[in-house]
Amino acid sequence: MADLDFPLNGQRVFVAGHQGMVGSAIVRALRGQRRCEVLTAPRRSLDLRRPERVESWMRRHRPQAVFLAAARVGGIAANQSRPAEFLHDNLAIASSVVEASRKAAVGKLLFLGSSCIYPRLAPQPISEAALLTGPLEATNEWYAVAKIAGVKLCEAYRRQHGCNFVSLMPTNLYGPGDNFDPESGHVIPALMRRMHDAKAAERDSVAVWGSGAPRREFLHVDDLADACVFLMERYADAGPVNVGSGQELSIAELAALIKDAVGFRGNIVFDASRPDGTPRKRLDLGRLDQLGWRARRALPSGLEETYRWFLAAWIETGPERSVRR
Ligand code: GFB
Repeated sequence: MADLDFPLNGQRVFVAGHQGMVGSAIVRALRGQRRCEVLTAPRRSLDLRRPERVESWMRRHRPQAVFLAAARVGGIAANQSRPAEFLHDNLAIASSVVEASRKAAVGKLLFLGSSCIYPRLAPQPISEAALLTGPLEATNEWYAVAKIAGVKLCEAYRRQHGCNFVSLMPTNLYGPGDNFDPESGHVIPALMRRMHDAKAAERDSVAVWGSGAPRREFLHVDDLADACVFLMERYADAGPVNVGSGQELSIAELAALIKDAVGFRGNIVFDASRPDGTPRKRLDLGRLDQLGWRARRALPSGLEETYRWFLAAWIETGPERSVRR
């Protein structure tokens, strides 16, 4: 296991994006595993895209460590329909928070990227060395460019200013706190929501987008949060670190698992009019293995846990709609 570089006990730790799926999981992990002061700032009181606001907030609260988990996120359809928002907002957030952290002499910053930063047809499993070696996947290149900029910001600030800023690239995530909108969500929450609504309405089929052939690797967000704490404390190098579970399957196989978790008895049909996106995205976890971390949760039980969270957190108001409490 890698040596301790920045122990979090006793530190003031800012979780930027604490209300999102990843940020709320990091807050849970810190409060459950560490004795540190967790600092958060609701979006309505701190717009992370505004550099002057972020710098002023950091002068007041003086964080010693920063988890940069704030981002404009969405599934394949949201990325395709709102490219300017995904590119602008994620660039602005990364630039503002990294520069403000430098000015505030933050001791350690961890930037959350995404596996979509890698080329569409990168050799699988995808190594960190594949970054910028080929064309990106068109459906999410806007988000990917902003996340690549974040990785490069951390490297540039380490090189020029000696900032201890690191970045990690998670594979596709799922779990509590996700966005269960059937159009803008990622595949797991979107299908879970549609199968839940179809079960309630006794509909006999649910459409899965694309061919069902693409393959994805999935990691439970609480495993990711555990990896974030581990890497914040023990990783201090320039390049990004891939974080995944090694659990890869086709979208068709995933849909069958979600069907079981929800208890939907109808048929799964494939809607070829919707995009497949990248044919395959599985991460090489060699660097993470060397550092000494592995994921714990299995996908089937993780899906069941996520469905229970969905039922508790979203009030069902009828077959077609459910609203978040
Ligand atoms: O989850 P998803 O949008 O993420 O799509 P990506 C994964 C696969 O699931 C694609 C298929 O092949 C989709 O065609 N899919 C099937 C569905 N049914 C559905 C559905 O109802 N909703 C959705 N969303 N997909 C994301 C990027 O790409 O990867 C994000 O858009 C982020 O920005 C994330 O980088 C890690 O893996 O295609």
